[in-house]
Amino acid sequence: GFLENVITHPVFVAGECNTSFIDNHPELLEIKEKQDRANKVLSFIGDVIVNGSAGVAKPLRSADLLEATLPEVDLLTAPPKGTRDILRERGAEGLAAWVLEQKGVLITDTTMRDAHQSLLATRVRTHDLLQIAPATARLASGLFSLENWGGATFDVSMRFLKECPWQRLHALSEAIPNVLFQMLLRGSNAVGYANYPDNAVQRFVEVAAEAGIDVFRVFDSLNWLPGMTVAMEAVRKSGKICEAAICYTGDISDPTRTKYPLSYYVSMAKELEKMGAHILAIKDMAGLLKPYAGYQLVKALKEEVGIPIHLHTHDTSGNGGALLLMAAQAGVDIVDAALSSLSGLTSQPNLNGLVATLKGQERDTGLNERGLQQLANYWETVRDYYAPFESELKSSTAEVYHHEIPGGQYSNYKPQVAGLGLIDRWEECKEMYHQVNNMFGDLVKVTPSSKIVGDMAMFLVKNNLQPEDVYTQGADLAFPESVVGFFKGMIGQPYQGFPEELQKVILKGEEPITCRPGDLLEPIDFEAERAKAAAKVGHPVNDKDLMSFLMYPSVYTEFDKQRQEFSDISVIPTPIFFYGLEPGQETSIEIQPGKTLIIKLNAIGRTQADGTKQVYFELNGNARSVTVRDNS
Ligand code: 3PY
Ligand code: ZN
Repeated sequence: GFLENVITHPVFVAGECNTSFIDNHPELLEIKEKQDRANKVLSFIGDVIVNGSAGVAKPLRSADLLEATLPEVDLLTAPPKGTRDILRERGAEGLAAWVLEQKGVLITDTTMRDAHQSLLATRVRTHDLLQIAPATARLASGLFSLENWGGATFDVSMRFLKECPWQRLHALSEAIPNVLFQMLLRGSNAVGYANYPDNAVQRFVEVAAEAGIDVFRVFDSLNWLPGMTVAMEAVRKSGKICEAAICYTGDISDPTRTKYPLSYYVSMAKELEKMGAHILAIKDMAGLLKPYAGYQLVKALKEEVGIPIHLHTHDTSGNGGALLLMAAQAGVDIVDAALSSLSGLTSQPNLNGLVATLKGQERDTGLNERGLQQLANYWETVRDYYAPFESELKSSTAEVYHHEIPGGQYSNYKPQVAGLGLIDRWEECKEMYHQVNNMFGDLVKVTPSSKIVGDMAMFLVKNNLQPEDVYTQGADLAFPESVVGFFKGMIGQPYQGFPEELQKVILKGEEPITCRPGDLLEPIDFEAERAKAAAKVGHPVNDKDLMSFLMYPSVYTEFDKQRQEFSDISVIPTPIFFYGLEPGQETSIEIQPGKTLIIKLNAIGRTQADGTKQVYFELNGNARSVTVRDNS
């Protein structure tokens, strides 16, 4: 219409017209912005249509994917009060005391973080999380917490999904004001794979606490307490809940596995309590805690420590449900589970099943079974969108007790192995993981120590080496950087030290450190880094983006560039985001509340001499085309 004609008029575009007209009509600029935004979104979709989506070898047809049904909830009424309200009213200590007063088992729903990290390579997008958020606030308000941030989601959201982890947190927090938000924090590694300077970890916790995280599950990948102190203190200072984790490995019920007996975990738990933990987590990242062993461990911890016990496990063996039941019997306060459609296998045990099992019993969770089913139904449909990222594990397997690969790593290790062209040697790669663990002295294996074991295992298989070859040929081998860093002490000290002979071979004469890596790292000069980041992305950088830059400098920079090119693409529905559109297919995208684009693909042109293609759309009824480089 008229306004469109004005702002696309060459005089206007060249900036030569008298702008008092525009000054008096700010809506024109808004329309211009909206048009820019629409063009950027079309460019992104055009690119997916022409070039596909990175990491999706066999794309689905978006037209085949169903729209997920949202449960009917009353959005005009505020959600019921929940644990977040209790934290606001009673503080972290008060909240922990409240937990101990509860008769029923409390539950953390991991659907929004660990479940998809462990089943779908962490690919679940903000769009799908936000769609179900208001219903989650209303139908699952009795949960202890929602684990919805941290771990690998921080990296993956920027690297692969091209969306901002902070924006995800902020939007979810607005939509779910009543239930505690929980994140996984890798101690001095924060949400990365290497130790960061102390002040970076501290600032990260501050910013995350302000942005909406209430419960920080802090762990160290070697169960090394000095690696947890900085993060734990920062959490306590923020006023949020410090949940410190003992990472479980080995098997306390196997008398031949002597390195990590029950007493090891009990004494670590007591230390963490002394260090100020509000809650103690048992972090069974690979699902190695067998049901009877779990009973024994929880019982001992309930007797020996005074803070609530929160059990986290993975259902890789299929024994996860039995473990949670035994833990409930032993008096566990909180357990992690995932909505049924994203539960089981390398994910958490089935939340809906657990609620049903405890119903009417002494430790009844009091949760709304029908409501939780509706949430699970939503995720059942949404899971289909991510089919190319499924780990292909079809049944649970007791083999995990042998290889000990963490659930969150399993869905990554396999594609990494495939990426190295070793997929036909997958069995060997799993077995080598086991052998490398033994060779490294039987480690606690969780990010990043698990990645180091995986890197070494792939390195050996790829180079057709056996563990013993490392001792004889070590001088000529270029070991993976992560492995060298580990033996140097750069992620901390393993329990009972490094195997000395191997350490000498790997370090080739270099001296390892035995102190806290953080003691050697120069503090970050935040303003200097901010200036560096701003120069890279070409605009001012706020505290949150600065954290993204500090943790992942190149990933953040690349993500920000894409955001400038394509705008915020987290608003695009997932089937379109990954698989594009077919000619004649139409979709609608709400780019802002109340602003919806109706997009139809009309046709795709031929590749031109300059290597580009025209993609022809209809945008809200008007013809639009975008030029896309054909990368094929
Ligand atoms: C992570 O650190 O991402 C994990 O999930 C460890 O279990
Ligand atoms: Zn986990």
